[in-house]
Amino acid sequence: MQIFYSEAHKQHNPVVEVDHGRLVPYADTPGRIEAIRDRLLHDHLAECIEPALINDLTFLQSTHSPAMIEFLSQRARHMQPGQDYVYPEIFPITEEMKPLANQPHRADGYFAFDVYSPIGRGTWMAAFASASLAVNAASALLNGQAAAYALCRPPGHHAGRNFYGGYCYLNNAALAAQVLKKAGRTAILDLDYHHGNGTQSIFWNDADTLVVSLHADPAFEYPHYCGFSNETGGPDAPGSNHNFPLPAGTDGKPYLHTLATALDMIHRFAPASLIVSMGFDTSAGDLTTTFQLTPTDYRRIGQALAALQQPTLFVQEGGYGETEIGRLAAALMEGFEK
Ligand code: OKP
Ligand code: ZN
Repeated sequence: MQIFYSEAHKQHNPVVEVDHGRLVPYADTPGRIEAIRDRLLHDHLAECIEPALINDLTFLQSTHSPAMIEFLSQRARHMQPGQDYVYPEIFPITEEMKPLANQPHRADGYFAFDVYSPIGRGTWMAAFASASLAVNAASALLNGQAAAYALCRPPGHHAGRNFYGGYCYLNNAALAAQVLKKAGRTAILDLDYHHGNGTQSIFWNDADTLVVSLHADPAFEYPHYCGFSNETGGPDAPGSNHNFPLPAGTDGKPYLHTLATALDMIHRFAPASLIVSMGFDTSAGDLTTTFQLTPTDYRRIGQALAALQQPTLFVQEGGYGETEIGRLAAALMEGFEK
């Protein structure tokens, strides 16, 4: 497997996030990506590609609004001395407030839908590099690679055209999909524990992109406001979105059973390529979540994905157990490659 990696992600390293009013360590740590890379290289499951960063921002406009790109890329220039990360604190949720979000410090709550994606001096470089990896890996597929794995950090599936949150800034999988569209219809399978509200929103009314997601039921889990099973696509794309909300504590058996249904839908859609938004936060060892998947389950997921026989792009999303994430990625790759 070719893995696409950039060390630029290390420049994004917030210290804290809030959890029920308390400060806790920030879950999206640089060690996550380093652990995956180290393990896959050590186990001879990967060849590491460090592509040159795309030297032009315009590709981002396939997926994000110029206003949000401008804000994300410029916000850190307006930070106060001594300030390391800025967090939104006030959200201009009424129409009369929105026009007033015309200065960087007022705009912190304008595009953010939650408080989990702070901006520091290295955040834009990391987010841009992360997006570049997904796009470079997608290009490798267009050029005939059977599969690739973009080691994206920060993740992307909570970022929409004009909003971001949930540790995400730019939607890496969506940007990759815009590249892969050149080869034909694309399917995105989101296996992160959390519903990918950004990805769903971006492709909501796009009949050429099938979005299928297995995730913790938003009735009890983040992002709470979307990811329900009655969300099936916009007026021009009915049936192009499928959500499989699963109960707290879901383990391998029901998960793999639901995955088979999801893969059958993708098979019937007959895409030209498949993007897997991959989160390892469905693991039993991930202390931030409730699902109970084991390394064996990830091996079976890999096998089931390979059986689709599609050009496949893995895009890294969540997964917060730094000590186990490498082993889980290795299990997935082992299953996929044999
Ligand atoms: C990002 B990805 C509230 C915790 C909220 C935010 C979760 C973001 C998940 N106490 N945490 O989908 O893995
Ligand atoms: Zn997640």
